[in-house]
Amino acid sequence: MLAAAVGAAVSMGVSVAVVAAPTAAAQPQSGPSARIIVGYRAGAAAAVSDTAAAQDAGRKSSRAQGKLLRRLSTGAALVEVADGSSVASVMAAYRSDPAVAYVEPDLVVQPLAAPNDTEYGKQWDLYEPTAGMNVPGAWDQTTGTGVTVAVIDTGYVAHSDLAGQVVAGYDFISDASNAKDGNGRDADPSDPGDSAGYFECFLQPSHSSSWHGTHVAGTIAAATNNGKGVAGIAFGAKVQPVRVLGRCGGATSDIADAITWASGGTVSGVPANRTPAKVINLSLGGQSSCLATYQNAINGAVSRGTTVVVAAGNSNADVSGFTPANCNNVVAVAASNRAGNRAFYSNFGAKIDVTAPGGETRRETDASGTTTTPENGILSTLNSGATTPAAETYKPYMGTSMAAPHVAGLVALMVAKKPALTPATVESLLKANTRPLPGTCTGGCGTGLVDATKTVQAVS
Ligand SMILES: [Ca+2]
Ligand SMILES: [Ca+2]
Ligand SMILES: [Ca+2]
Repeated sequence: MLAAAVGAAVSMGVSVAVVAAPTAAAQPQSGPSARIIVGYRAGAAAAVSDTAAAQDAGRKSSRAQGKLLRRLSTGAALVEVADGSSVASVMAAYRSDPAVAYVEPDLVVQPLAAPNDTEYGKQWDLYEPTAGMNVPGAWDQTTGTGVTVAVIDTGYVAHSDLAGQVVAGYDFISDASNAKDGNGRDADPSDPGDSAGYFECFLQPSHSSSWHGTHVAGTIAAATNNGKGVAGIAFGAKVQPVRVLGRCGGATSDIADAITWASGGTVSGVPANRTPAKVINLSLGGQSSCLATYQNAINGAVSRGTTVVVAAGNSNADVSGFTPANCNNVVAVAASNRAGNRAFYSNFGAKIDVTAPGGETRRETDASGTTTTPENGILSTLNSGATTPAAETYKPYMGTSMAAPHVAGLVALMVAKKPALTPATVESLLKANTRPLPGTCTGGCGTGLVDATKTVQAVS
């Protein structure tokens, strides 16, 4: 993990299976004939007499060919509408009959296949009933098509499970030494690695490259149903990598410009963003009150209709001391573990809006930092290079850095369903459609654990 340093914003990732229960997807029955279910009121002849119900079926079908197929266990009549009859008009005829309590189509429901991504079974954070965020039901409604999500982070390292999901971004790191790509700001947000040697960054120990932005991007929009790797929450959306974090973290001045540019605002010396983001993910922060530089940039983004999602921080402390999560006009996200408790590292407090899965790849008591419970982390796209890019891989991380992109992905689903949603409405819908944490949270976890299916349903 990158430690916090005064004056520097640092990433909040802590360096670091099951089969989905099918849910039913209702589809209207089609074919040459159609079936409807008719519930008669008690006392109606057709409620008990099959002959009466059969005669009724014949009368209400335009060609007098409607048939009673059988009675259901509920007593309702299963009726076949004659070939050529309008199902809608037959149903209307039943509905206007005072002897009929209800009439409804005999919908054909099918198991909604879980995505075929080979690692999907390990993504408890998406589907597990205990403390997952109930994502598959939202995919019936939208997958985020048409929305750009800016990931303001370490940039993007090539990964085949993300390659088709990425649009042009930008590298906002001004300091060439911190950037490790040989120059200051440029149009290429590729992540060359953010590793650093001992004491190279203030007084920090050495650390390997994190590929943090690529992990975050995979949670939001990894290619899904492509028979490999992980599934992304808003896999119809595009990720815009905006690079601000280098080997020693990132500067507020660069991050603020990145927020402005990502949301379609103007930054001197930088070409206009051709695909402005409706959602910004900031899995970064530092210990400070909210800086005016952040607040001004955030307010500008929100005024352009962009929702700003921020990780609460990993210090097991009140979020009020961590910026930009403590700024106004953001969605501040705490992290929960697989049991639905506040994760041991997650910040908390009155400024938390909602909680999302951040995972725990080890227990709090493991002072060594060794990964002991990889199955309880958040699995996503990564690279195996310790310094520079090497082979692509998938690894579990934990952190509020991992929780925030769960919410950013959900926001992408919401705004895909209704592009006119304002950031304020997005935030209130997120908060209103959470469920209580199944475990415990001391200190404040906002309104609870986000629920993707319920939240997207509430967008109308
Ligand atoms: Ca550069
Ligand atoms: Ca670059
Ligand atoms: Ca995949």
